[in-house]
Amino acid sequence: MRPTPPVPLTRAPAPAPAPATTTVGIVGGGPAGLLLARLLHRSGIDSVVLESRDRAYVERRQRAGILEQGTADTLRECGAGERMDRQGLVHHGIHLRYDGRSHRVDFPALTGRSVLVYAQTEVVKDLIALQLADGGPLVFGARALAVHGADTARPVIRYAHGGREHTLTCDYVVGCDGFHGVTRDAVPGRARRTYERGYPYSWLGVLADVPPSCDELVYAHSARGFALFSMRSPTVSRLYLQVPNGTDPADWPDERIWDELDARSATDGPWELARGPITAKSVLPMRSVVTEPMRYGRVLLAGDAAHIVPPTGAKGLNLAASDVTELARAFARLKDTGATDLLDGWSAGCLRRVWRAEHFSYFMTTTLHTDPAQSAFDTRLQIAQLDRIASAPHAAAELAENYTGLPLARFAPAAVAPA
Ligand code: RFL
Ligand code: PHB
Repeated sequence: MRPTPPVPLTRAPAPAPAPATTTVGIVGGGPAGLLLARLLHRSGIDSVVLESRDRAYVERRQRAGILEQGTADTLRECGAGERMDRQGLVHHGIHLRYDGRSHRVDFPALTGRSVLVYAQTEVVKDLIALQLADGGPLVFGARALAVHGADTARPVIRYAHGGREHTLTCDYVVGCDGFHGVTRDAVPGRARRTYERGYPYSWLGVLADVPPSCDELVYAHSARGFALFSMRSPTVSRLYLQVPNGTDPADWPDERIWDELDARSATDGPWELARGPITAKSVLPMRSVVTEPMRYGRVLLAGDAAHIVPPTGAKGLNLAASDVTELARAFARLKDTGATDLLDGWSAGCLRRVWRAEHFSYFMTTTLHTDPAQSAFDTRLQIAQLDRIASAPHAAAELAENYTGLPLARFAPAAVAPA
């Protein structure tokens, strides 16, 4: 009989939930972090994703709904397109409603492109399932505390998991930890600059178990404030109302929400707003923020960790996807050829695209919302701008191009270099 092993006097430390080293350490398992991990895996580059929340929370977080064609293509390329192509709704236009009128912006006619309505919750579920089945480690409940050594050859992520601290030593760290993440702090204050703008209103967002009242999205300008009629599926509506900053959703019982949506979408044409049970309500503030540069040494910031847009232009998730698509290409080139040129140009290339999206989101937001301080003159200017889009195809094309997504190639250095 074997002797019984001695009982240890002190409890052995819990094993680390992930390897202690990796090539690319990814902080944050939102869409940016998950998509980056998939793209790196496809190129044979190992990574570890550390996500502070649990899987159920990440999969349920209600956010974006519109995917540009380029974002959908990237998801397909990395194997996450099957359910998206079955369940996503292809949209060929949006409606602008203002001054009692409605105008449809026809995307394919103006740009040759369309968008896909497929919720961020579903994108995240698809990417998590793939990563767990066939990828590198994705650790839930792992909260990054700090990133050290950005300007060294081996940056380290210090993180908490299971009540203990661990470290992950990396060749590169990518902060995909959103607006409230910690990776940005790895860049010394003197090496970064933040540009920001607030807005004097928020959105009250609701989910309702009722078929959408229109088969495309309706963006409504109204003296009472902006309203957006979106959807999650043929049976679930996603609706937004402009509300004052600091609004408590509890002050908005369901009937008040439906009445206000009705009042803000009034039109001379045919329109009936279908009402149904509201299943979720939340308030989200609006802001525009850009941190420059997006790289410092071996730490890179992608998605909401580097920039935030107000949601009116539906750009946030798409920008995050473009950031990591280009970053994965740069890492693949480094691995295959040893060349760092793409990595070295990554931040500047991203920022050109980011500022275009910042401008578009600002334009959509300020054209469609009613600032509590705005004058009757300001309102007439908004209507004149909307009329211009409704009557001049090149004005509509400018909106449609930005909404459906400008091709990444448009932001290659050669495309913007002075002649
Ligand atoms: P996320 O989604 O915020 O993910 C960051 C992840 O990092 C984790 N994290 C940490 N993990 C480890 N350690 C730490 N210390 C951590 N700190 C944070 C978080 O738990 C989280 O899982 O950022 P990411 O990946 O950059 O993705 C960005 C998008 O989520 C965001 O831009 C969009 O949702 C914005 N957005 C929209 N974008 C679009 O392209 N189209 C849309 O139609 C659209 N609609 C929206 C939106 C955002 C909205 N809200 C709620 C702000 C509609 C809404 C209502
Ligand atoms: C959404 O469906 O959540 C959505 C759609 C379009 C936007 C913003 C949010 O501009």
